[in-house]
Amino acid sequence: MSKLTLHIGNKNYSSWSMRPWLVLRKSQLPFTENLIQLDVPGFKDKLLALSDAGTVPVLQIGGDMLPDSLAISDWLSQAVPNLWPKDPKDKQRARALCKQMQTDFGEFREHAPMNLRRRTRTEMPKSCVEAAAKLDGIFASLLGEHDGHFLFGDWSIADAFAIPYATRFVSYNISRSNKTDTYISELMSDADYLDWEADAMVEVWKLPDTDLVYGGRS
Ligand SMILES: N[C@@H](CCC(=O)N[C@@H](CS)C(=O)NCC(=O)O)C(=O)O
Repeated sequence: MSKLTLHIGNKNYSSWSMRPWLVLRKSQLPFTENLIQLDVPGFKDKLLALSDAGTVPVLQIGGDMLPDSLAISDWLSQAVPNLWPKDPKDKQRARALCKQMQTDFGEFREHAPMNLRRRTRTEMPKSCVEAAAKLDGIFASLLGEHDGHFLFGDWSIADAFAIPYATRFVSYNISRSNKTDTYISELMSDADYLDWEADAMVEVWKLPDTDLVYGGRS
């Protein structure tokens, strides 16, 4: 197989980057990572030099560049078995949920940006709490439907897409059902997630605008 390099953003903040990084880890394919510091002078040119999307993550496969966290995950699922649920119906549902987690829940994402170092108890806006409650309902319903610790039973790409939301529930102290809370603990004690988090904790770069949302410490 061609050499794989995953181009990513800051580990503390880049939810989009964390997802395919975790999928790559679960795939057990060897890869190297190239971290590009976001929101500093010249960063956009570096992203545009990788792909027309002008965003990270980008998976470099030999000389080819593949942007977008879901496209990268799809590519990996073709290279390695069992990254999507085995049941064909569940596979479709898992993929649809990943798409939804990419595009929906905007109020949750906007008001509670991923910030792994962050812990705040400040009250969040109603629209954010409502969007989070909708996602909590989806998680709890899927967890109730399947045996196992994950959304579709065994670990799948859907769980990699859920992790940035899991960390937001914790960072911003947003209430959730017992089922979702247990699931969040499962995701956030995963060895691969903990490796990513450990790197995020020691990153020295800061995005002051993100750190100051709702005045919590970070
Ligand atoms: N749909 C894309 C979104 C990627 C994205 O927005 N990435 C952010 C990093 S967290 C980015 O590169 N932002 C830089 C910019 O938009 O200038 C994906 O799933 O990969």
